[in-house]
Amino acid sequence: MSTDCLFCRIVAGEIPATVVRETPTTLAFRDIDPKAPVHVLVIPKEHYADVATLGQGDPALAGEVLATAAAVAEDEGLLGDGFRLMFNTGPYGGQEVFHAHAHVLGGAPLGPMLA
Ligand code: IU
Repeated sequence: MSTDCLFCRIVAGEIPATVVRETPTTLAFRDIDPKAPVHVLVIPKEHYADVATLGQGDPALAGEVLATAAAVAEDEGLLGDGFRLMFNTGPYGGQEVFHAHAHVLGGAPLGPMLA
C-alpha cells in the first residue's frame, strides 16, 4: 500500500468508489469520469506502478486482473457486441494514475481508437 496512491486508498476504503466486483487480489470499480456507457477500472490490490511492472513482477496477478476484467465485461453485458480493454502506460501512453489499471470500455461502438 502506498499512502499517496489514489487507487491504494480506494483499496483501503479511504476513498469511496462504486465497486462492481472484488476478488481476494483484484478490485473493479466504475471510472469517475466515464468515456463510454460502461467504463470500469480493474486493478490489482497490490501496488504496481503500471502494467509493465505488474506483468514482469507478478504474471499470475496480471492474469487475475484479466480474468476480473473478463468477468466484468460479462456482468455488464459486453461479450456479445464486444468491448475495449486498455492499459495506458507511462507518460506517452497517457497514464495519469500510477497504479496499474485496466480500462473496460463498452456499451457503444468505440471506433478504431479512443480520441
Ligand atoms: P489513466 O489510464 O491513468 O489515464 O486513467 C486514470 C483513470 O482514473 C481516468 O479514467 C480517471 O477518470 C479515473 N479516475 C477515477 O476513476 N477516480 C478518481 O478519483 C480519479 C481518476 I483522480
